Amino acid sequence: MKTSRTLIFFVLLASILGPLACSPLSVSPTISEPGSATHPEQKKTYEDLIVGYAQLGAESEWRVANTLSVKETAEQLGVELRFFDGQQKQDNQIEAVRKLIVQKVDIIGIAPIVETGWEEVFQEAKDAGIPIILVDRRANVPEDLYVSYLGSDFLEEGRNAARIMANLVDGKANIVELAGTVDSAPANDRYTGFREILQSYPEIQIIDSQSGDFTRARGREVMAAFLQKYGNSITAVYAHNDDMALGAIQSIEEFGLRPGVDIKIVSVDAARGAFEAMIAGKLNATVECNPLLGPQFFELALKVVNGETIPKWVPSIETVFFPDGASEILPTRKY
Ligand code: GYE
Repeated sequence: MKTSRTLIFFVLLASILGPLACSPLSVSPTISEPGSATHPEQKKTYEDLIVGYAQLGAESEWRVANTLSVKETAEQLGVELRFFDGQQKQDNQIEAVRKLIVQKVDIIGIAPIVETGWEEVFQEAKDAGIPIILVDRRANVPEDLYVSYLGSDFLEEGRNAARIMANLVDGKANIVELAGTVDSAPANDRYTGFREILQSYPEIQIIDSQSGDFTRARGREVMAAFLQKYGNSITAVYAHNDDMALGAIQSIEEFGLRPGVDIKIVSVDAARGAFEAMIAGKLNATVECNPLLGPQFFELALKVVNGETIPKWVPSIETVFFPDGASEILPTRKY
């Protein structure tokens, strides 16, 4: 009699507390199920998370929006964020990861400035039991050194830019290319994807390609040098991001030509500056690359910390934009 009452009491207690223990917002200790020998682990919530983030810098409109998205989302979710700005240097990012390992954060997000040179420090994080999510840019490391890559299909962006370009120039052009940061994943793939499509257009030549490091200032300088060298024979520009295209627009105007008319321009990102340039008739198209990765990043981070399996690549959904309709779209753009 006594035994069955005690049993009923525990069954009732478990049925009241059980759902609470399973709820993702619960902080109460998990009650083990009657008869079960194992103690299921307490799930973490956003408020429990300490997340490190090794950003690469602040080189473009895209990057500024990306940083804001990460910081704002952390704030909204109540995640404790330890944010480092690498100021365009891989060494700074490596140092940031090492600091985050010492701080024993739950998980690290990193936007690797270049693809190579990460194996050692990622291994250190792995040895310390801290998972790494690559955000925005990939790193060239064995797959077991990171849990997931959250970011765009840069190859497809390059292909899309080429398809648009081929159309714009009617299959005939002398293109100069303003490439992104040397050895970065987006620069490598936007370069390759673009060429892949142009193979079918024998009258489109890429007459030169130089890095403008994804910045407006370098884009302007490199374009000025191209114009000095090739003058009027340049008929189109392919810029790996909008900032460099905006820099190039300035140089083209200074050279006395009309950007968007005498020289067609296609770039990548779809930042607000690109919409303004399209409205002014100075840019012919921009291929979207979405920087607002904060919400998806923290969602993935929480899943990983709670032991859930996530896909090895979570691609962002993107489109392309043209001057047509740009003024209606501009007010809706978040970056
Ligand atoms: O396109 C560019 C930025 O990694 C996708 O980096 C990102 C690129 C973006 O500087 O504007």
